[in-house]
Amino acid sequence: MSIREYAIAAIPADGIGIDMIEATIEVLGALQQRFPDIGLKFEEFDWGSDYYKKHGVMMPADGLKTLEPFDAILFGAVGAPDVPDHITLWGLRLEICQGFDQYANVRPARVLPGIRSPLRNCELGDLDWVIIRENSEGEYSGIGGRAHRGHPEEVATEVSIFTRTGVTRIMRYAFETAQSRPRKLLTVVTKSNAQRHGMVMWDEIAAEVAGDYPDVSWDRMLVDAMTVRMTQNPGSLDTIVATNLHADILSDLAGALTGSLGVVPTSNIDPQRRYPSMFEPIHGSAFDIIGKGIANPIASFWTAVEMLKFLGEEPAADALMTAIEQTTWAGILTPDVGGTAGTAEVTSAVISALLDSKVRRKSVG
Ligand code: GGG
Repeated sequence: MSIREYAIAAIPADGIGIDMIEATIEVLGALQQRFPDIGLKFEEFDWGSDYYKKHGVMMPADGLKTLEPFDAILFGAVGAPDVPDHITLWGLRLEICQGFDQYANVRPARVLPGIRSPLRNCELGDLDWVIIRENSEGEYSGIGGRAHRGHPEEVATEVSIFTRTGVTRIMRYAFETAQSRPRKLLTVVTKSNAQRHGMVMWDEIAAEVAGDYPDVSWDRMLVDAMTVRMTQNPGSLDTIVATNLHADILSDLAGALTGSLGVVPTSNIDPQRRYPSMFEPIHGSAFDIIGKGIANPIASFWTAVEMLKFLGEEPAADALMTAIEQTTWAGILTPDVGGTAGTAEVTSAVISALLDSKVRRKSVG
């Protein structure tokens, strides 16, 4: 039997990211028992806020060079109570996303069996979205500065950069994603009434690119109205594309509407595969629940599903997703989604479902 080997860089980083990546590697170990022709080789990196406190940087200067030969990166979360958030975010997660030009941030959101959406009348299947977040520029261009610090005349600028290349490539990615899904439906989100330069260019480029995808139905929404549509008419949406910041906010809302941010995954993709792509749960480091053993590992497991799909291992990805859904359907849930199980119990249940498909349903109240 020939084994398809993949080198995976694991960066658990901060807070619950550490427990989540440990649980995910355990689940992927079980997956390899079921699919012995897949060989996942993990190398772990201790980069993150603790590394910062020792070395003054979130990752070494040659970190990207170290990561470049890997097939994929499995990432946990960044954020620590005693390090400013802009240091942790820019020093690691954005350094990797932007350094490897992972310009497509893909965020599926779906209500899983056994998990209740906080939306009234939202049944299984009513909320099944993919949010495409532009991941290389826009509000996250890092352009700006501050002057006259501490004085009354202090000034700060934060400049959003939108390029024709950047907007066109994410728009194409979004239309292709919509085209690959059964409903072939795309919603382009901007704020082009108030932001009359970059956002108007987004709308124009959307209309241009749409011409190449005549089988995709598409519409436009302002980001504020989009929050209303997401909560009041979730079934009217399928694929959604928005700027770096708008999609970051909308995908947190999407996660909450599926039951919890502890459920939903993210892929940071370089579609041209020049560099490794990076996979992570959407949630952050959640330092309020560190060490309590109750963090929801489902987002990380679903993240692993997305990574397996990207590596071309569709049957293994489907098997893991089925095991996740059997576990949630069985009511083996952490407190954020209304259950009483801990991280370890959910992890064991997913492994059992993967290996012997015998997950028994808990009595769910
Ligand atoms: N696993 C996702 C994560 O760690 N996110 C941390 C964060 O602060 N993200 C903000 C952003 O992506 O805009």
